[in-house]
Amino acid sequence: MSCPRESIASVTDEERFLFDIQGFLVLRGAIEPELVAALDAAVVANEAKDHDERWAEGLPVVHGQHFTKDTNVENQIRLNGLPRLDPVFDQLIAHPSYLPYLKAFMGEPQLVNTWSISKYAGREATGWHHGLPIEDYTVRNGEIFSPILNVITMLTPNHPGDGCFTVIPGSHKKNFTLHHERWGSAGLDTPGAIEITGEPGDVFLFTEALTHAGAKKTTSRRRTTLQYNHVHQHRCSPMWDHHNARHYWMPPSIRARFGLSQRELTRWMSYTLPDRDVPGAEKSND
Ligand SMILES: O=C(O)CCC(=O)C(=O)O
Repeated sequence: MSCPRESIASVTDEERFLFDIQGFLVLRGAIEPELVAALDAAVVANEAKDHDERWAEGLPVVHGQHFTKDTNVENQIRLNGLPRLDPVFDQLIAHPSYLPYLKAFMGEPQLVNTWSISKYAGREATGWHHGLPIEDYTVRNGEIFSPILNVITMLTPNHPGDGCFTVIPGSHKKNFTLHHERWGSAGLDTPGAIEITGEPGDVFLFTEALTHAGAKKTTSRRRTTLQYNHVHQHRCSPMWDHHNARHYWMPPSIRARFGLSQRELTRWMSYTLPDRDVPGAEKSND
């Protein structure tokens, strides 16, 4: 499949300026229409299926809260771990239209979770949040460094009322906290908020330090986006300490010996478990 932005070998000074000042960029027509259609068909097919939430083939058996097909939120379906659902989703990994931006704004990216979000009529606005502390977004010697960078591919129109992403441009450099009780889910009524509109095939990439949310859906049609999230490889330590990575994880039988602060310091190990001792999940007996 051809790639309309293949010719872009490097990120321009203007794009660098815009990403830094806004905290995001939109790459118009980044993904070829045939691929967008194939991705969208795979989302629709997988949303219609029941999924075996007990992962097979050597992967863990999960009884957690976040399923492959997540319907916890009213009028929304989220699918997690996309390449497990259909190989077509592989084609977006390191897609040439946005890979140069990942490298320019992160250095050495690693893909972490991949997921789709489809919103249906009646989906309410979501609360403002950001996944990276603002101090972690830096620019040194002319190099942007965002250790978490999320790449959103629009598969359907994202027009006003479709439940688009909303952002507060520049908030990745904010110095004051938003008054959450007042503005938490106020969407576009929040001071400074804008929505990211676009067409199928447009890509919206943002630093996770940027305050973002989802707007209220007022149209009746389905709105679907894919999210491919990336972390810097230094935040993904099994990458650089690969020879020791297998020693990192301790089973619950060992962590049972730990005190509270020791358990807290090793909390990520709970998230690797089939039965997790995190709030709302079943407790492991191991
Ligand atoms: O698609 C949306 O409405 C926003 C999703 C979002 O805020 C997120 O995934 O962090």
